[in-house]
Amino acid sequence: MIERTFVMTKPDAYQRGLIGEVISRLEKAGLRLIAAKFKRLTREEAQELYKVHKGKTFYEKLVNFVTSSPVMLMVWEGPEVVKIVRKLIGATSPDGSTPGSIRGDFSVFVTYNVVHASDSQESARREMSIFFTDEEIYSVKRDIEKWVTPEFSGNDEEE
Ligand code: IDP
Ligand code: MG
Repeated sequence: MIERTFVMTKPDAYQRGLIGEVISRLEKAGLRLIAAKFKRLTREEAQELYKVHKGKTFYEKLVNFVTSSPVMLMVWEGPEVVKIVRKLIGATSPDGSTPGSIRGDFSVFVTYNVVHASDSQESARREMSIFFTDEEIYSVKRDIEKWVTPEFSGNDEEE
């Protein structure tokens, strides 16, 4: 099943020069980047993105953090992409994020953990719609995918 997910590099990725590393890992895994936007989030955007956490002890700190420096907002596409990206990113807790995952390799903090990714297809749809219109998403088949993964062929007509 070809799905889409929403991914955001957090301000620590900007500060530490890890934006390219995050993109590179998802790209090399074989996923397709179909939308991207570099910006500093407003408080309203951060509150909307993290509204499921409103009221939790870490909520204010999280909103302050994600609005502190620019972020890269992205939509990625691929088979089972929601689950695969969560696996590539690693667990939320620093003692659970295994080496080899982005968080496991680059973070020891629960708040400053480099990257956000949607946790379900439903959250992915909600989160990408906060930042992207349909016109800003480019799902274009790449030639290599016709040979390697015929099922991963985007919205184009089959030849
Ligand atoms: P996720 O990013 O792995 O989906 P969530 O539970 O959705 O994790 O939490 C969103 C973000 O809130 C985390 O990535 C982390 O930055 C922050 N966060 C989550 N739990 C805690 C906590 O217990 N203390 C401080 N920050 C937290
Ligand atoms: Mg989450």
